[in-house]
Amino acid sequence: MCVGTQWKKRIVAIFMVSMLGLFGCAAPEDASESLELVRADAPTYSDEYITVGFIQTGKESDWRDANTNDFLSTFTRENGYNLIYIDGNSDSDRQIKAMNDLISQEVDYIIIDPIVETGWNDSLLAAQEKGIPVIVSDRMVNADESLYTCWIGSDFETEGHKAAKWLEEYLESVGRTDETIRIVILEGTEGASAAIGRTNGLNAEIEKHENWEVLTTRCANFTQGEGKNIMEEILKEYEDIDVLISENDNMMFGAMKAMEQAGVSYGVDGDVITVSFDALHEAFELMMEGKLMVSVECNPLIAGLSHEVIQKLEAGEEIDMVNYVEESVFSYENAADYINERKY
Ligand code: GZL
Repeated sequence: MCVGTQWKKRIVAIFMVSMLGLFGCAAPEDASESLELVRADAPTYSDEYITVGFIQTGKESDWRDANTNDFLSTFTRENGYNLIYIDGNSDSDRQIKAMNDLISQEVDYIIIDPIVETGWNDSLLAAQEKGIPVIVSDRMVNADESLYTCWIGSDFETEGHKAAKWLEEYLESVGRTDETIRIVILEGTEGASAAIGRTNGLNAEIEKHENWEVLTTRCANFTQGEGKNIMEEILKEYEDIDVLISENDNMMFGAMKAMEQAGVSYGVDGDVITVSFDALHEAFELMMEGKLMVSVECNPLIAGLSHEVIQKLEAGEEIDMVNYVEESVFSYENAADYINERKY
């Protein structure tokens, strides 16, 4: 458990100032003959603000933009923070370089949203050696828990289970339980915990159904453009697709354009059942039109949980190592009931 670094800096500053008072910068007796006295500045630190470095993945999706905006509106001067925001630009090497730069700046806290889980051990250890708490937000790191303060985010594997269980219930409701069901999966960024977890959850449910056949699983990096391009390729290779599962809404939006261009119908009244993740406002609009049939919520508005963790650390309170976000499942049947309260 880390005591807030602000207290350490205050103790150091008080000690430094008192030492200056004791030994001070007393002028020599013959000050007139001495060289001009050059005073060392007192330690310049401001305990007004907690300096937080936040390393974001990039701008790959609307979900990400909502997540970024939530951090920018939470870690403000009004809330007591000096925020150093770094856009990872979808480049994991850039994220590691940024982490090492923040460590050299000796910020008070670092929050990371890792594009991929691997490659973080050395910089996490360097932060720990400098006494800088690291909060992992949203996606996870593949590193020993002792190297970071806590993780805050979604249970991605449960999200995958939720999506497949919705599909199972839907197929039963339309009398297709025993039919051969041909499934296409658009995966998120390879090595990203959101993609790993969702895929694991989906596959764990899919393998329970011997009549469900996964035609292909392709990576489209959570982006709308790649979702369209990859789906164009898939539509040239496979016919009679019964279900498209996309591991986020933006890839689904792109895939919808590809299906329209190929003359493939989708949605409640179409040939392809559409299953997605994130539950963006635009997804609600498409569910109300019957084009998207279900979107498993993945809540991006989680900056407040990092704020709470930092406040607890500053107060010397215990915090949980794992902090899951509450999430639901929304479909074409209930989207209209919730769309007006959606915040992203
Ligand atoms: C999930 C998050 C994923 C979203 C995508 O928590 O990491 O990354 O599902 C986003 O939309 O790009």
